Parts: sequence; C-alpha cells; structure tokens
Amino acid sequence: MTTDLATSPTRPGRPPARRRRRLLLRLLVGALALGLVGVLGLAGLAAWFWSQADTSNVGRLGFANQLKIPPLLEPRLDGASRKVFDLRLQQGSSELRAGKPTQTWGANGTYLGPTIRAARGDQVMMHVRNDLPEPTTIHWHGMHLPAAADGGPHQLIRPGSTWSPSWTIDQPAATLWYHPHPHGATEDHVYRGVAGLFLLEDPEVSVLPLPDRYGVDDIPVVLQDKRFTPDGALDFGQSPFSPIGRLGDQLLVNGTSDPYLNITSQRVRLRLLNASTARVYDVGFADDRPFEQVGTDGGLLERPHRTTRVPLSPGERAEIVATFQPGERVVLRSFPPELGLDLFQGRFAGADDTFDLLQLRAGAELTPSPPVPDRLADHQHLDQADAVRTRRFELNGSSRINNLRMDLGRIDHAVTVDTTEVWEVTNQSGNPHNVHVHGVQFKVTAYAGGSPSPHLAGWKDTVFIPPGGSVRLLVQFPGYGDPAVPYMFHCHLLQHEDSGMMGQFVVVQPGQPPASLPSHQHRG
Ligand SMILES: [Cu+2]
Repeated sequence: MTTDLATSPTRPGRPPARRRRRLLLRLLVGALALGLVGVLGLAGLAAWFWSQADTSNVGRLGFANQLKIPPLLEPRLDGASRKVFDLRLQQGSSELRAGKPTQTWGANGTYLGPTIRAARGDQVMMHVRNDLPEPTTIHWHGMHLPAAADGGPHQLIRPGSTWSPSWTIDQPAATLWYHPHPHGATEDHVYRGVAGLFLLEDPEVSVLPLPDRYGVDDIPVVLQDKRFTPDGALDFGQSPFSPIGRLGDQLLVNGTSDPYLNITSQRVRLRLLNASTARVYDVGFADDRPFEQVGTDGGLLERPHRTTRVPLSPGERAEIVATFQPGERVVLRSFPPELGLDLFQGRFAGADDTFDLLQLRAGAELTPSPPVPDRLADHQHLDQADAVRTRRFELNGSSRINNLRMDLGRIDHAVTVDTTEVWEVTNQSGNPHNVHVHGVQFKVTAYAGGSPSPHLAGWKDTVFIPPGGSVRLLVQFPGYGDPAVPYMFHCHLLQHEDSGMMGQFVVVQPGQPPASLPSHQHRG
C-alpha cells in the first residue's frame, strides 16, 4: 500500500481516496521528521546539560578567607538546674561571597547557627523563637529524646512564637546537629541556611587523649553546596535531569567560601557534617594521606578506622583525626562519590564532582599531640537474636516508602518501648537515597547483603542506600513511650523527603494501640 501510494503520479482528477492517502503519508513523513529532529534536539540538549553538569572548583580557589567557627552558645542555668539555650531563627543579609550580600536565614545570626554543647546527664531546655516569615520546626538530629521534643513536622513553630522542649541528655558523646523539618519545606529552609551543630560530651570518655579544644584542634566542618544568581541571591533552580534535587556549584564550609584554617597542633579533629540538601561527599585529603576516622553519626567508634576517604550523604557525620607536619599546607577535598548510578544519571547527581573544601595551614611549630588511642569507646552490644520483629521498608521512586507517600495523619508503625527490632530497608528505585530514623541510634548489620564497611561500624542514624541496594539495621527503642506523638523515618535527601519519602512510627507500651492523630495535624 505504501509503495502504491509513494509511486502514484500526481495528477488532477485521481480518486479522492488516493489523494487522502498521499496527504496522510506526507503528514506521517513530516511528523516522523519532526519527531526525529525533536529526539535529536532533546538528545543534544541532554548531552549539553550532561557536558555542563560535572562541577569542580579544584585549581580555582585562592583559600582567601579564614574559616568561620560557629560560636559556642552559652547556656544559663534555671531554677531547676536545667541548661537553658536560646535560639532565635531570623532572616537577614549575609556575605557568603566577598562583596555580594545574599538574603539568608539563620539562628542567632543570618546564616547557620551557633554550636550547642551539652554533656550526658545534663537536663537541657531549648527556647526556639521563630522570627522567620514562615512556620518551621527545629529537629535535633541524632538525639535520643521524647517524640514531643524531637522537632519533627508536628512541632510546628508559628512566626512570632517560641517552642520550648526539654529533655535529659542520655547517650554517648557525639556530633549531632539541628535543622528545620517542616513538612514539604525542609529543603527550602535548610538551603536558606538554618542549621547548626549540637555536640554531646560524656564525662566518662572525656579522659581520652583526642583533640578537644573547640575551634583550635577540634574543628567543626559543616559542608554545604550552593548556587547563586548573578546578583548574589540564592539560586533555587536545579537541573531538570537531577535525580536527587538541587546541587550547587559553590562550596561553603561553616558558611565560609574559599576557606583556609591555621592549625597550631600536630593532630586536629575535624567534625564533618554533610548539611547539604542533596549532595553526597567523599571526603579525604588532596595528597591522599591516611587519617583516623574516630566517630560516626552517633559517637566514637570502638576502635579508630585508618582510611583515606569518608563518604557522607546528607545528614551524616564523621569525626576524623589527621596528622600534620610543621609548615605544610594540605587541602581537604571531596572526591567523586560512589552513587551506584550509570554514567548519564551519575553526572546529574554529582558523581563526577570534585570540590576542594578547606586548606589547612600548619604553623612553623606545632604543639605535639598524643597519638589516637587504640580503644575509643565501649559500645552497648545489640544482639540480633533479641530482635522482637523484622520490619521491611522499600524506597520507591523519589517520593514513597512501601508505596505510600507521607501522611501526617497516618501512623505507619507502632514499636514497643524498650525492644530491639530489625529494620530492612531496600532501595527499589533507580535513585540514590538514604534513610534516617528519628530518636535513636542504630547499628548497620548488613549492607547489600554483606558486611558493612568499617566506616559504618559505629552508631548511625542516617545511612546511604544506592539504587538496588539494601541495609539491615538493628534498632533499639529505649524509653520515651508516647502513643500520640510520632517520630519520623525518611530519606534525608531533602527533596525526596519533602515530596513524601517519609513515614511515622510511635513508641508504645506493650499492647498499647497508637492514638489517632488529631485532624489539625494534617495541615502543616
Ligand atoms: Cu531519597
């Protein structure tokens, strides 16, 4: 039929049916040609985006700015011997890059927040006043505390009001942090700049000879990537091909661009926090020198882990101790991270990106530091045989867990207080994810079916899961039963979290049913 049509001569008076078929053929050929041009155009566009998508600042920095150290927030003691901390969330202008002011948000300042420090056994009370133009929350990431004090999406702080949770610190020394958690707006609020460190000390381990002089040889390193518009504003755009959300092309450490740090002692502890909304880092030194990883999310490892790299997905922390020679300069660098994606997708997720983070400048003379001890901490042993049940979670697409989107009015799981459970989390999607569980620290007992690598050997609250990957977590839920107020579990790639990759669990007494959530909590 096609041949007949294609070869039929054009002449007046031929049957109308033939003319229609010829017209149809021309339309079909035209559409195919247009389609081909379209496909080629799209492919070309994608190739152009791809070629532009790998980012590196190596060789472009002058290390011109002294690293800012977030100030320590001094508490006052109230009549009940509680340590009371005051945080005021505010907006304002920050000079994140020389000469170009940027409108940002922060706590007790216009960008980031002060470092809070408390010790095991302390009773703390936080007054968080919201002077931002939107409702928000402050979540104490990694903290073991009552759900009502956790600062998840149910503990909304309206503009002009103050939220005052109180709890007792009861967990090992650790590098925790705080950040907003309003449902659907977490990525936005964190990107604007609200975040800070919450350092826990433990009198029993403070005798360890680890560097512990804050800002001198114990250095906070808060990693964030940003993108700026030409006039200096935060750029909220993102690549249409990114499977994980917004990635920046500028790196900030503690809110400092292009930073250097003078060091005065032989060994320095760096407390690394990935406070980015989506970017995964693989941190090491430009000269590949080995260092000791001494801590994970929830505290010190039992033994130091000697390595050259520490991968960090959003929300994760690591404490490392590095050794320096007098007079040398060495650059802390993020190398291309292993995301488990193909060549095309990987590039749009930052898998090809390299960032110089911070130049460390050792003085001509360095104060000697004792070596890192072989034993760091005694961990409470969790036994898988003690687990009362196994729950399975599938991460689907970029917005669902077990095929459900987050619903503030739905309790997904009720866990019995003081029990241990196995949580198996599988990434069924083609996107990288991680999983963060509120209120607890867990142990990773299997990673992709095998033994977890040493950098996951410690207490964790957030763990990366590549596409197709799986983790098995051993989680204990000590104390703080409350059938009415849920904790969250979610992907900490904040765009995924905001779009629904989150669920809720309550901790209940044996046999107690979860309370139904009041309807006003559906709104957020
Ligand atoms: Cu995710």
